[in-house]
Amino acid sequence: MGNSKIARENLAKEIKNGAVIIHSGDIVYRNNDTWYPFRQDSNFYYLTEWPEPEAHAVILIKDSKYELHMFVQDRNEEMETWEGKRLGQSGAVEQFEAEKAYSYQDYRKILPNLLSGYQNVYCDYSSPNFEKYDKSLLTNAVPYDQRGADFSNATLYSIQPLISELRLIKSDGEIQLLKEACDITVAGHIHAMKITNPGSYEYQVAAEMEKVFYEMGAERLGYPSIVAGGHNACILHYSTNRDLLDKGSLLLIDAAAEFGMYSSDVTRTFPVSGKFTSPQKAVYEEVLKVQKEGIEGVEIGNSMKNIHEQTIKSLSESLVNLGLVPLGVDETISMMHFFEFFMHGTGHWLGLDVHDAGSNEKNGKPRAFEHGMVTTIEPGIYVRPTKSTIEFPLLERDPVQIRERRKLMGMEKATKLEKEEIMNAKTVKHEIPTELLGIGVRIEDDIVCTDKGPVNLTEKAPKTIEEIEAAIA
Ligand SMILES: [Mn+2]
Repeated sequence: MGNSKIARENLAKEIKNGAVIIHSGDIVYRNNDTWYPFRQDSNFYYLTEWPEPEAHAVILIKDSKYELHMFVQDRNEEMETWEGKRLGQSGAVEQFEAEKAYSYQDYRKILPNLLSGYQNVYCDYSSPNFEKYDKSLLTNAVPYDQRGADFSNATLYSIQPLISELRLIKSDGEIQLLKEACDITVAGHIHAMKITNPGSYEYQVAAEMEKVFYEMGAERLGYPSIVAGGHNACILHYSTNRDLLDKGSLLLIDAAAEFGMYSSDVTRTFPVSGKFTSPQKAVYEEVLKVQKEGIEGVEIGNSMKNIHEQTIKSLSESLVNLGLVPLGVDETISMMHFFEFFMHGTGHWLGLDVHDAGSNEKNGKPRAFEHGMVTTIEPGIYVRPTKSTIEFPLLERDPVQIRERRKLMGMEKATKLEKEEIMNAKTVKHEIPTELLGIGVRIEDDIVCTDKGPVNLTEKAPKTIEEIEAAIA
């Protein structure tokens, strides 16, 4: 239980004096007595590694030293016959380093005593259990008496920003788990490339790939697999995976394994029949160039904002080269014409969650990369099959200003105004080269920022045109 121990130690150093209350995830019912597979809440797992539902943890911190108190399900022979073994209070103490463990049922009764004397109490307001338990409990736990001698000086804080900061920097143990998740994921992608044939269904490829994930020890997928043949690649979160794969088309697979609760996140795009056509090659080479630049940007002190801006710049050059936009590189950027073909971010944090905890800004400034941060780099170009002619508005648009205005005016009013501005702007009509219609390419790797430079955890997944065609053959 080394990873959560390090996390608790780091948390104790931050808080110095105070009490932290966090809750496990809940079982979610699908219907009647059938439930969705349980997965522990990521924050709870981060600080405890406890795998069961119906648990609370209270971390008491004095002078930066902590004690872990846990409320867990009781052992129960009958329930365990139906639902599986429970660790019980003894498990919490012996295997999970709890100072003391209590019955889950006794939370309301015991919490007030645990919290007495603590002035700073950290809660997870986002948890449904905050409403269910803590909101009312805290009145008793940190009471004040109108007629008594003293008021409570206790203050409530949100634990979210603190945990989120900690989760941004991965320990060596966490990196090790991510590496395993990435190795498994790479093996699955390579297998998918080998077994894909014209005439296969997307779900067949998904099943073969996921089999590799599970055989190699993955507990579950990091997220629903996107196995998107041909035009489906232009649907960003496509996951129905029911279509037949055509001979001349590309297959975009965005899929990953979760191992030890840590998720990988990899996208590869390859030709179903083994050889890229020249229009496919043209788009692919542009995305690949931009993606490699992005990876090199994962350097200490640089920021995702910089990488994204560089990506937009390079990608806009690509769009001009490919004849997808009507004007030059400068206009493609300033009028946001690139957005027609690249409408998502360049990357996101990766860890316990595929879109992991951690903000992109710190103190109002773009967050600088530090040793131990892990991010994806995933540019793409999507040429929608249905838009053979596009009317591009001739309107300067600054994403920073747009964001500021949305904050000031509120989302609804601001987007309405944006639409009006675009509607009222003059436009330039542009024919999309027919041979590019319906081509969607994304390439995504998982990168650790280290003091020795970026480390690509998924570099073994074939990526250049030569590597991919060789892997399929
Ligand atoms: Mn991703």
